[in-house]
Formats: sequence, structure tokens, C-alpha cells
Amino acid sequence: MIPQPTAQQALPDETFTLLSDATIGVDEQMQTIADNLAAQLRRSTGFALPVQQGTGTITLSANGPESLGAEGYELRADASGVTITAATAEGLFRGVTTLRQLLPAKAEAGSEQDGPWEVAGTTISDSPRYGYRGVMLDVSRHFFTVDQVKHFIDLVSLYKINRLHLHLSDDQGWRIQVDTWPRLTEHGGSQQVGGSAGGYYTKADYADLVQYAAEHYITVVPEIDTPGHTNAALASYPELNKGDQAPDLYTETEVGFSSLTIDKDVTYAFLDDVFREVAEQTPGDLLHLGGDEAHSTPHSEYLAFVPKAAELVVKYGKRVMGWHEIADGPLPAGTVVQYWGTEDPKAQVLAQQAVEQGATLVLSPANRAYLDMKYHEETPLGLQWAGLVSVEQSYSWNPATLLPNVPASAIDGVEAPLWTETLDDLEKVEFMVFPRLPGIAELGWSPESALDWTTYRDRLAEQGPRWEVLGVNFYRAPEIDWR
Ligand code: TNX
Repeated sequence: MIPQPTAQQALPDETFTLLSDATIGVDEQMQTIADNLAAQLRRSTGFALPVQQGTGTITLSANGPESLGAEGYELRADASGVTITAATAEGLFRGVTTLRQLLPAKAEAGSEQDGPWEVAGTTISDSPRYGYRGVMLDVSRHFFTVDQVKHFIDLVSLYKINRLHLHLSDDQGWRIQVDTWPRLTEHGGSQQVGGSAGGYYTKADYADLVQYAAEHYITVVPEIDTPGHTNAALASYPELNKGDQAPDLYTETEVGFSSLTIDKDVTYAFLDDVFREVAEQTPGDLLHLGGDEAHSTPHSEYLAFVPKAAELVVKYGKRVMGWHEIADGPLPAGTVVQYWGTEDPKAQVLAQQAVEQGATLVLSPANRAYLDMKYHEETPLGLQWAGLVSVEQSYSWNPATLLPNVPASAIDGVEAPLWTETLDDLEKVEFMVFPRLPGIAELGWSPESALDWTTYRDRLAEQGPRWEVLGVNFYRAPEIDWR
């Protein structure tokens, strides 16, 4: 199982077998969770699996004690049935992802399979180590449609990921509709890396994505990258540029050449509109303002810019999230700083400065958590500026001790970013994400005592048949003894 639960005990003499007369019992408010589980199991087993009020062969209950926490749950599988108990809908959903992994891999199939549908008797008591367990998808370098992102959500939610950070703007494309600045998408969203047609999310598209993520108990964290990584915006509106001259759209992959104009009022009128409209579509409490690699913004201007941009995020009721460079200046209360350094002491100092100001950290060390890094020299896709990131390399680190001089209490969790300079379709995305993301998900969820590469390798191997059934184009890393 991945992530490994906090506590699990086998019931050696017990086996649960899902039979054709099985039912799923649930309280009314939790009906959707049961319906979704039933829908999947109906496809693969061919059983009717009616969902009913109260108890069933499989019982889902959100009436558990508060002590289970927001995402915790207990699960018991024995000869008489399966019970999942949580204190919240979210906890119940996490428990259902566990049940799916306890069932045979073929339970994930889209067409009817032969049984038996057995679950080895067990009791599980589980809750996460960290509250923030994220994945980032860069939809700017290459655009991914609503349906593609939904598929991505389906897959990552199996590993108890609870944040989807969408990198919605960069030099190569602006991907979210802003009514007050329509050329951002009309022009700024029209292309992507390589010069092919881009795309963007209308407000309805975006609302659909946010809703779909929420149904998987995933909160979307939107990112509008500033003041660098802004060529798509600068190309769309001449007035955002020094000298009022719009650059051309950009479809290559260099970084660090673009900058908003820090000393123009229109820059802040623009950001006010953008952050307002994005915040309006964001049920979560975080809005990410980027802040990375602003190599063509003079540093004094960068330091003047970040507090002004941050103030606008706060004005619209959101907490600021930003890449670790933002910690060089003052940060508003409640800021979350995303660390993407490697062993670079400068980045570590910025992380420390963030925490000294009262910010908390989400860890995305590029040499561990970056899903766009090549697995090895010959990997056909990906980059390697942060080094090669094998499956073991991405798994074998401890979020609590990664950063010197940062107390464990300042860590909100982990996030695995997927930049898409070299990834223009979902098969390529899947190849980079699997099998590394489950390891980052486990670092975010499982207790420190459960983290062990040797046993993890075996558990990861067991996911292979699931991905085959699901049609996931995963990388069969030679480090793993795939079944
Ligand atoms: C650095 S990491 C970037 C991105 C690139 C990525 C490629 C960070 C905050 N910025 O602009 O896509 O490297 O790995």
C-alpha cells in the first residue's frame, strides 16, 4: 500500500470477499463518496452494488470521533464486511482510497473482470503526517485540457494528494480567463512551447476543474507567476512594458528574461484585477504569486515589488504562497514559502529567513521532488539542471530534517512540481509522474518510522499491475522488481 498507513494490523484468520449481493451503506451527506466507489466497482465486478442508507456489506461512516482529525480514518476488513469510519467526508474519502488499494488491482478496470474480490483481513488506523501534500502541473509551457487535468486528478488522488498547484501563467502562455484583461488568453494563451496552438481555461472550465478536484478532496492552488515569467502577459498588453512596446509571443524554453514593469501604476492595476478574478474562483485559502527566477528584475525593484503584489493577494482574502525567493523581503502573516532549492546554501538561507518571519514551508527540493528531472542520462524526456532524479533519490529524504536551522514545526508539507517544457501530452506526463509521485505522497502522509526504501520498493512494485489496469504509461524503473 502507498502511502503506508500509520498503523496496520493483519487479522490472519479473516478474509473479506466481495460477492454479487454486496451493498454499500452510507449516511446521506456522504452519498457521493459511496456512489463513486460503487461506480468503479460495478464496472470491474459487474455486481449491482446498491448504495443504501446506514450500514451495508461495505459501510462508510463519517460519524467517527473528532480525534480522527480532518483526514484520518479507521478501516476494518473481516469476513463479515468492510467498515471505514472517519470524522469528515475528507477522511472517509482517504479511507476509500485505501480500500481500493486493498482490493485486487483488477478492481480498477474499466470493464468486467473475473473475481474473486478478496481483501485480506486487516485493521488500519491512519492519518497524515502533513496537511499539505501537493503536486504541481505546469499548464503554461504546454497546455492541458480540462479532461486531461481531470485524468491527472484521478491518478494523483489515489495516493492521497490533497493540493493541486496549477502553474497558470508563464512566458509561453497565459491559461486562465481574466474578464478585465481579455487579451491575456486571446493572445497570450494562443501558443505554447514549440509554437503549436496553446489554449486556456474559460471561467466555466476553471470552475469545472476546481469542482472536480474538490470531489477528490483536492484543493486547487492557482499560481500567477510574477514579476518574471510574464512574457505572455507582456506580449498581450503593450502598456505593461517599459516603453509601451509589446514583445512577441515566446515559444522556447529559456527562463529569466521577462519582467513586469515595477515602477508603473498600471502593473498594480493589472495585478489587482488578475488576483481579484482568480481569488473569486478559488475556494482554497492560498494564491501563489510565483516570484521565482526574476533574473531581469533589478533586485531592489524585486524587493519593492513583492510586498505590493502580496498585499493585493491579501486584499482579496487569500494567503500568499510564493517560491522561496520571495523570502528575501517582508512577507505578510500566513505566507507559505515553497522551497525549490537543492543543496544550495543561498536557498537554504532564504528558507530560514521565511521561517524567522513566521512563514511556513512547503518543500519541493528540485533534486528530489521535481518530476520533470530525468530519471537517468538516457531518459528521453525531462531536464537535468537539478541532477538526475531516480526513484530512490526522490524517495529517500526526510522533510523534517531537509533544511538546517528550520524547525520541523515550520514544515506544512511537500509538493512535487511537474514543469512541462518537454512534455506535450498526457502519456509523457504519466511517464514522469509514475513511479515518483507516490513516493513524495508517502513522504507527506506516512509517519517517519514507516519510511524505508527497501520495503517501499516492494510496495511500489505492487502498484505496477494497478497502473497497467488503469492504462498509465509509467516508467518501469530498473530499480524496482516490477511484478
Ligand atoms: C525552474 S523551479 C523554474 C521553472 C522551470 C523549471 C524547470 C522554478 C521555481 N522555476 O521555470 O520550468 O526550473 O525544471
